[in-house]
Amino acid sequence: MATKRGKLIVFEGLDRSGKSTQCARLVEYLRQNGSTDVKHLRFPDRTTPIGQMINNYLAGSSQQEDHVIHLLFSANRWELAQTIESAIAGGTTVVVDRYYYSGCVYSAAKQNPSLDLAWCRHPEIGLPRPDICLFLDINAEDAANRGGYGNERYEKQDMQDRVRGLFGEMRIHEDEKDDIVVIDAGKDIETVEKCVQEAVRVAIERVDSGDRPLRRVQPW
Ligand code: Z5A
Ligand code: MG
Repeated sequence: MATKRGKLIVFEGLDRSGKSTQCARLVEYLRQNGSTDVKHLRFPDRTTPIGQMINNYLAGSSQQEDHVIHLLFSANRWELAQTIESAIAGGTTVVVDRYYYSGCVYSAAKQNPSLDLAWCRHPEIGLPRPDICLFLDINAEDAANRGGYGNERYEKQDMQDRVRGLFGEMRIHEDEKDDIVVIDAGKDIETVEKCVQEAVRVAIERVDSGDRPLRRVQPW
């Protein structure tokens, strides 16, 4: 019997929504209970030369023009696109902490008139498309109560409020909504984890039963 392809599973949400916590738990769970290898990625990947430029920008130690930093975030995903595709073709499931949805909404939240959501999404077209995006939903105030936002460039309340609104716009868009499962991230860690596991089980079954190939991000 041919090996089943791996799945592309993405976590998204506001800062402090619990993405990294749930990503790590899902990776562990799939390694112990799944029948495939699991690769764990996060964006931005701060280890590459482009990722280091992004890191310096987020830390405030360098400046970048808005479009330039947007394209660097996107390039940082393209750097790994082939790695993701090869892993999935070889039967490895890839779990990703933030992906192109973050890329679109954080840049659009800057309110630069020539950087709207549609413009921001354009460089992402053609990237491997998630089989499921788990959107960890929490309001900005409750998220901030989890130890504060930190000191990086976008970690400000008004920016986070706009990001939440834009995530909402993306989630209901005709070409995105089928991939996205909204999880109530205000619950305790174990309850959220159970919801994540169930949503992932359904998504895996849907891909396997239809023998669905890995898709690419399409234009709106
Ligand atoms: N960005 C961008 O502009 N463009 C792009 O293309 C991409 C990103 C990919 C860095 O992201 C910034 O880059 C980010 C978006 C922008 N800017 N901002 N602002 P990052 O992913 O590196 O950010 P981070 O440092 O990992 O923080 P985070 O992702 O915001 O946090 P999180 O991963 O969602 O949360 P967590 O670390 O899992 O949990 C936070 C705390 O809450 C921790 O103490 C947990 O123990 C606790 N926690 C978690 N779950 C719960 C529950 N259920 N109950 C109670 N407490 C909880
Ligand atoms: Mg995180």
